Amino acid sequence: MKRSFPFQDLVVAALLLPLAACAQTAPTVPVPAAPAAVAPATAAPVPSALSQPLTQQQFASCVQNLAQQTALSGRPLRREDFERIAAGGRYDDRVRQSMLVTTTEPTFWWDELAATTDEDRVQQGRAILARERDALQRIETQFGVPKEIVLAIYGIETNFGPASGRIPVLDASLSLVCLRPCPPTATAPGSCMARERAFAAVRLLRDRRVQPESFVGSWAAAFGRTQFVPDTYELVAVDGDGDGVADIINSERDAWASTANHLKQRGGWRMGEPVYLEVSIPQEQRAEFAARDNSIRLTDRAKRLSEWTAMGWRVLAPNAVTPQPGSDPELYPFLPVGLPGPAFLVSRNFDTVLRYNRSERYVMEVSLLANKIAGGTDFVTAWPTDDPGLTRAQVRDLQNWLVQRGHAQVVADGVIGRVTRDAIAAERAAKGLPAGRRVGQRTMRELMQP
Ligand SMILES: [Ca+2]
Repeated sequence: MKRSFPFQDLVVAALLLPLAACAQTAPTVPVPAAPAAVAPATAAPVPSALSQPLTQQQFASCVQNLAQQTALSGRPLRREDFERIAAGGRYDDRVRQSMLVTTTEPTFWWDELAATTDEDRVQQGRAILARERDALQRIETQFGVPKEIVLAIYGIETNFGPASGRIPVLDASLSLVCLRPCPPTATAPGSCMARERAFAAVRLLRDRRVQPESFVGSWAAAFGRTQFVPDTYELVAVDGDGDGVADIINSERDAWASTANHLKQRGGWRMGEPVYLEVSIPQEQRAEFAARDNSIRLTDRAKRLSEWTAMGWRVLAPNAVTPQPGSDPELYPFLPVGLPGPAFLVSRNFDTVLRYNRSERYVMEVSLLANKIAGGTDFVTAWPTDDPGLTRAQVRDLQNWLVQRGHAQVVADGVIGRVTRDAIAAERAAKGLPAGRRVGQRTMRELMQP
């Protein structure tokens, strides 16, 4: 999900896509820790099952095997329908390569948030809000989910529409389940998510709920303006523009209504509770939050806002999406990188967005962008780095410079992917900078100095 996912973008995309869009059928808490944010790890070992592309024969045999499992589908699917439609599916090795990228390239909170919540995206969001205020307000009222949150998901997922991926969803979903087969123990109907996703893609084509030529999306099989995977589409997509059809590919209002419906129906969104409040923690209580490799997310420590305040925790800035939290919400501590670094109290709505995409970083991207669209500020507390992240405009400048330096394969799309990182690594070496595949505000200046 998220943004376009042209292949180069997958490093950024992958982090936000650990399990693809709204895919979870089971509760997603607790969540696996985010990738190490402070110390850039060395590349993780490549899982052996993903080290080679599947052969055509392996893929064909996998699809044949799936055809024998249609009885395990969570919704009715006849074997002959699966065989007829899956015959049009192809193995796409971009899926495997993307799965590898997710496991091997360390990234940083401050880079991701600087790019995904930059001023360009905020202004785009505000322009849509101005143009579609009535429609968005109707959706907010109908589903009880703030319009800025819905808009922010739209902005983060596909950059407000145009970039929704280019891999046929049928190909992606079949490739996924063949690359990472279901465990033999998954014998109950609907029990294996990857298999169900492929079956759902087939059902959507069978029922002509999507057109084959526009049924394209990310490597993780997420499609449409807010990037639903097929099985989630079946569960929560709704009509938002009144024509009786839930078309999340072509209709913005359908995509918004479907997203709001997901957050409400599946995630239990609570109106009046801010996703996060940035806080300061009293000196004598800070020791337990000292930096570690992983984020600190203490779901079992929820207390009323008034109780935190009584303990000396201080809200540093209001959340503009919910400027006046209703009825003293329950909040728990969340520190993305420990201390030093920004600290938050988050509500159950944090968990709600986490059900949309199982990534803590995704939740903060969405909720920070929503806050900015609503007129709020960036985080008050600085990230623990002397080399903060780049906006997309700065990344484009960097990429143009890399092209001028002879890295012709780099595309100035404002998204740092594998190809851009390769070029950065080469230029850092040429400049005598410490080895690395990253550039921030400071290192960009150092690198580009004549
Ligand atoms: Ca519609």
